[in-house]
Amino acid sequence: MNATQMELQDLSINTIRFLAADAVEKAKSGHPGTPMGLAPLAYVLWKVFLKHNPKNPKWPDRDRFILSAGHASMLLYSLLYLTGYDLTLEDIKQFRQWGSRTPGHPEYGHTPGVETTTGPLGQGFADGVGMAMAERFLASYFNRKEHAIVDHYTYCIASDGDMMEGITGEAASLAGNLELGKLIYFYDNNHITIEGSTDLAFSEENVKKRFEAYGWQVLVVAHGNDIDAIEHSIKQAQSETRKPSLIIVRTHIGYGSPKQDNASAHGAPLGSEDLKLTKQKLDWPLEPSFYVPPEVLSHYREALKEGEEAEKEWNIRFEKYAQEFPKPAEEWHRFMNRQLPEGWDKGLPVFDPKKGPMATRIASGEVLNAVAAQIPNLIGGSADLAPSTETYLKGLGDFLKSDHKGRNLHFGVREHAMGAILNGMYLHGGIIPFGATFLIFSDYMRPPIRLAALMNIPVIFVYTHDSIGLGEDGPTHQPIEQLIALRVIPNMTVIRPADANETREAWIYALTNRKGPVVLVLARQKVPILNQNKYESATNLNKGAYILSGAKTPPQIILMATGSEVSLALAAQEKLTEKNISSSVVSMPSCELFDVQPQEYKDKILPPSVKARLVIEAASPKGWRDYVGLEGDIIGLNRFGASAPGEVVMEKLGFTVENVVNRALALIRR
Ligand SMILES: Cc1ncc(C[n+]2csc(CCOP(=O)(O)OP(=O)(O)O)c2C)c(N)n1
Ligand SMILES: [Mg+2]
Repeated sequence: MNATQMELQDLSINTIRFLAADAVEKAKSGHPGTPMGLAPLAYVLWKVFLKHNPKNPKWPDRDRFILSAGHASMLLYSLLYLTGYDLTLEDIKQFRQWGSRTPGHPEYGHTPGVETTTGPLGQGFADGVGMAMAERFLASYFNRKEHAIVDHYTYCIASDGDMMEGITGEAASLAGNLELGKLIYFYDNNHITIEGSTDLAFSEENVKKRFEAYGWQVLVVAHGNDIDAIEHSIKQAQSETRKPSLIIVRTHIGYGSPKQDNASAHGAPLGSEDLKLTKQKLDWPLEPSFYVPPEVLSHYREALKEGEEAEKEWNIRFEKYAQEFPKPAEEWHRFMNRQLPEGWDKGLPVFDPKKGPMATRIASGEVLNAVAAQIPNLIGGSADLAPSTETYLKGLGDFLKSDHKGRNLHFGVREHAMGAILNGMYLHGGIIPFGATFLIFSDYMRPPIRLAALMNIPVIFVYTHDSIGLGEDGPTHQPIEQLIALRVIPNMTVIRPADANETREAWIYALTNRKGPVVLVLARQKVPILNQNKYESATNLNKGAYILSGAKTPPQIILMATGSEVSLALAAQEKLTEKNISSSVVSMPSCELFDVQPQEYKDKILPPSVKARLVIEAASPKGWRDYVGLEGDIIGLNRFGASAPGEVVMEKLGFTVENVVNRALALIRR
């Protein structure tokens, strides 16, 4: 490398440093130090290795890049702007402002080139594992000899905070087990977190051993500014095809500034004086701010031509593939557009009440297996509870290190990573992912559920054992507050079907929905299959609530229920009818779906004139006031459950026909 090249390299690296520092300075908030330390690594990765086309951020075979340390967002925005994505210097100047495309933390769907929303530490790390799993699945599915149409890396930069979060351990352990060799991660080892030195709570030297124990190749770069060492390590990581690689890079937060190696460089502007000193020290012009040397811009913008060529070359390869394998090529487009194949729903079961009662989780398993046979990119699994959640796809193989073609994912007992991995799989493209566990353990995966909702991506979460009705396992396993806790997450649809046929409809909704996550809440215990000749059809589920049974004219009382409590409401209705009291039973599998119905429909289901309204749901009553008003009543649970047979717990805690009838009568008399 000659002197001019060296100089250009230094200028290119410092451009990132000062774009970050200037943007944070202007916004008066943000994180300058980390981009400053990481600039050389980012430069090498993006300049030399990253396969991407800034003009088409959705090119399916691009390398994925995740900034798990989302607080360092200015690093990513600088790279996106410099390499020619649809992001301008003006956008950079609007960092962290209302309506700008450069929000505080990277947000998927908001800024072109941002692969996933990061900020909650550990999430990006695990998302990447999901992306790498998706890549391997699709490669096994589509690639043919001499025709590797799926073949890319997943890169991620993780910080000390990422390394401390538990989800990282979960995801890393699974990645090692699955031998995701195309995963190349960087650990930004700068010894600093918000409270100060990492020594306070973390023993650095063990990260290497820890990841080796997970089955990773671990490489160490002693100096974060050592371009050659970084380049060499990435090459070494690429040549290890079996193990994922972690490259530990010793960097210096706030590099070049008076705040270098100090926690004060983490989350606040350098301040005008220190910024000036830093520019002087690194030989950078003080004015103008946001300075990008023209030769630096054209150097980075070579990515445009390179990217276009790379994609063009891939397109030619894909064309050849399509000629030789027209059917899979067609399927490829369908996968990438998240379309369901023709006839995907032809095997859907219709459940006959004559079969006797059936747990909705069992019905779900039947529906899932029927559709999985038709939808080859529907893949998923459970956090070690497949036999209980009924989510095993029979005869469709296991996703294992030796076979990345299997459609059953075994997450191990790792709910938190499961959630993020599902997100990553969806974000990669080409996959319709689902994941299952007990409803109680949705608590263990709330952060990725929330992020799925924030990103508005249609991941399917399946939760069984949905109430005290699960019985003997007792209060540690009996959800109370989980339902409302999920319902309050924006952009998400929670569905708690009443019986087997509603469960089928819930799956239809989940599979055809393209916006936001869907949560299916299913019972462990048996519930009657509702007679479709006697009651209103389960196909009404997509309206969120419907009158299952009862009065055409406004009734004296409305009984509203969800899931396993719907059949209880129906039994109570019979008793009320015997007493000449007219009632309607409203099955309300999804509040979110009901809320968006036209007012006219809502008034038909819940006539405003009927004030006597009773909700029955074996969970926290919170939220139901919205539907019953101050004059209604709610049979719910303001306490934890108990260990006993399910029917006994239900009975002791008030979920009996008698109690429903009594509370209904009390309401009418009021
Ligand atoms: C789950 C989660 N907890 C807490 C935070 C708040 N937070 C942001 S950065 C950070 C730690 C900073 O240390 P490190 O990850 O090493 O980043 P660096 O300061 O080196 O850039 C914390 C605690 C967060 N973003 N996510
Ligand atoms: Mg750090």
